[in-house]
Amino acid sequence: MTGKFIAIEGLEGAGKTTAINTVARILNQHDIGDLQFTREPGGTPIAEALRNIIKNGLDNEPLTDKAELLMLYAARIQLIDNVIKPALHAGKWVIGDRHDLSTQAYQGGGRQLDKVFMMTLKEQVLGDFKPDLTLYLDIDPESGLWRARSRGDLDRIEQQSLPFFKRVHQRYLELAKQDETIRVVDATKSIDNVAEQIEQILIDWLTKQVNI
Ligand code: T5A
Repeated sequence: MTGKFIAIEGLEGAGKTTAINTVARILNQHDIGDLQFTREPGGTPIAEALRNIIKNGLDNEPLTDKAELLMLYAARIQLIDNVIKPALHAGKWVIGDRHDLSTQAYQGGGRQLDKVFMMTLKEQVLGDFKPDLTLYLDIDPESGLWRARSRGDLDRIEQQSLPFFKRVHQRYLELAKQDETIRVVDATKSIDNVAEQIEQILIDWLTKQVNI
């Protein structure tokens, strides 16, 4: 039996780290303990090097929006081919901190890159590979950024303007409506309430996937 791929998505400060721990706890409670954790961009040596450039830039050279997009896909395919697919084939379950939905929201919605270019690139690089389930933690950009800022220094993307994050948020919501593998969690609630929502969604989904 191959494993399943669950991606956690949302704006900065949405609570993805906490959600990942909740998902792992629930899977463990259902005897699914062989887990592979990933983060994007990142998760392999080459992908982590690209993450560093994407988040921090290099030598003050302007990073163009298209180059950013291409680096994200380079990092993603390194991770999929070298980590995610081998883990799934070995029967592991993969919990991903972000995946392609982030690119659709940030580079498609936020950066407003051309839709046809983005769709072509996605199809060429990913084919039909996608998460079995995506938990999208929905938070308004103001609240999410407030949480993220209270943690310290902001990276290159976190320094974008509020209208950028509003477009990202809008695109996340649009895409969540179009895809039944994406489940929306109200991430503005308390940590305990968010964990309860995730538990309900996950148990409902698990009962449809495997006999638990
Ligand atoms: N990016 C990424 C793209 O532009 N395109 C892409 O394709 C991809 C893959 C990645 C950056 O790259 C961009 C998006 C990002 O800008 P990252 O560090 O991986 O960077 O992602 P971030 O979103 O920046 O990670 P954060 O750590 O900011 O977000 P989290 O993980 O959602 O937030 P978390 O869990 O650390 O929580 C933040 C704070 O809020 C508190 C936590 O305790 C913590 O202090 N908190 C809550 N407080 C109150 N109530 C709750 N319910 C709370 N939940 C958490």
